Amino acid sequence: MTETLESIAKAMVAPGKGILAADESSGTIKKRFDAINVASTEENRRDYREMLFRTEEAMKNYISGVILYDETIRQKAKDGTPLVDLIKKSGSIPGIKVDAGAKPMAGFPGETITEGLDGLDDRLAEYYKLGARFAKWRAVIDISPVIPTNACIEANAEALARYAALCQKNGIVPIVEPEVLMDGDHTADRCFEVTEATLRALFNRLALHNVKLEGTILKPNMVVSGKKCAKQAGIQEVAEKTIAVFKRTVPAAIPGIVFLSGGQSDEDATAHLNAMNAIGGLPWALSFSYGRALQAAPQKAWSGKAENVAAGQRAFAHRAKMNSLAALGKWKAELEKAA
Ligand code: 5MM
Repeated sequence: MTETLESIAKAMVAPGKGILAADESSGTIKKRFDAINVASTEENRRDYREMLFRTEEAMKNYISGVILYDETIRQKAKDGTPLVDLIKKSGSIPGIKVDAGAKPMAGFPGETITEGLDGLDDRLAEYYKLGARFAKWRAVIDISPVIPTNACIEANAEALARYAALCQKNGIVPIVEPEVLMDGDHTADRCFEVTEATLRALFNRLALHNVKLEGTILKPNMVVSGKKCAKQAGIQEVAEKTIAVFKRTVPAAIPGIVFLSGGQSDEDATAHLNAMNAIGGLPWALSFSYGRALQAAPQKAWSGKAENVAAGQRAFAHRAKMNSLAALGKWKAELEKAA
């Protein structure tokens, strides 16, 4: 079959499959490794990611694609096999993070603009040759009583749209990730309001830049209460509010929505996804593109020790399976306890 943007996007959100976000930049992976007392050396990062990509049960059955960092897409496994080939061999699609990070936005204290557009066309052409068929760009929108400003929302939406257009020109499916953070003490209703404004701006800019929606995947936050909010929205409320905001803002031509976990507990991220899929009757596939909610358990189980690789792989396969069931609306809390 000829590979088209549409066929890649469809494969990324195949029923019961989702994405492993393993694109931690050097600073982020160091933080994760510090938490398990592992030195962030190139070899340890390779060993850890090789452990994940060699988890056959997870990779073959539940993971449609993996988002990689620049170092990882060029790295080889211990036996010399390129890590990208391990991913492809399992039937999963290699992807690449191409943004250069969220930087302080001049004139807008407390807000960030994601950089990385300079030279992006050439970098995408190289990543295509290295095997990437989708990419990811993350914009960060923070909430306080006085932010986000329209300037921050619009500037980030513009950058996402220019990135997406460049991806498609290079035969690469863009994942557009406008993350509204859950760090504050705001209510779920305030998260709803900011998510609505953010998604509306994003889809206006995607249209302006002639981005083909059929070949684009959205990676949003869910509508949740801020972590420090005294009254936390329950599972069903999160599911209903998240679907409601998408119905207002996300065109039906988008083949799939894959969530970030954003600091939710592993089980909350799974339960929320499941509750949304249980609602049913939606025009888009709803699945996962979790970083922390897929990796926290395997990281802990592995803890940098070769003798723990099997335990790390079991932990990864379990979370991948739970989220696969949630993507089908078939997950149950008892399944966690049984494991
Ligand atoms: C895996 O974390 C990704 C990389 O973050 P940095 O560029 O800051 O190192 C992150 O972009 C991730 O792909 C998504 O935000 C989803 O991760 P979570 O942990 O929120 O599910």
